[in-house]
Amino acid sequence: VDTGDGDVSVATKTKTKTQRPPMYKVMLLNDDYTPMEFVVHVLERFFGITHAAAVEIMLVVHKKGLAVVGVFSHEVAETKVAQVMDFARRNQHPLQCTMEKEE
Ligand code: TYC
Repeated sequence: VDTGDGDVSVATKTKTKTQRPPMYKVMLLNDDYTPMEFVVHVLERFFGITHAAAVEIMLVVHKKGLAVVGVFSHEVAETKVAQVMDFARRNQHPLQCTMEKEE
């Protein structure tokens, strides 16, 4: 930094990395009893996923055992899990929905 007094210095600035809040993966788990159409309906209703995409995700869960449905803030992820678990229970399906912190 040249202030005109003949003394030239180097200005240094510490840059702290911006902290982002942790994000959470919301996952659906496969089971042998929940109807495929019910899972597709859940994906459309609670995750705003189109019918075609919902069918694809449901089939991934069915074949692989689980799939990530979306990634959300802790509060939103908790709400989604609670909504899905409540809706499944009220309809007497064993569908499981869980959340996991992103690495
Ligand atoms: N496996 C179930 C069946 O054959 C379908 C299913 C898909 C269940 C996804 C749960 O998260 C799930 N009826």
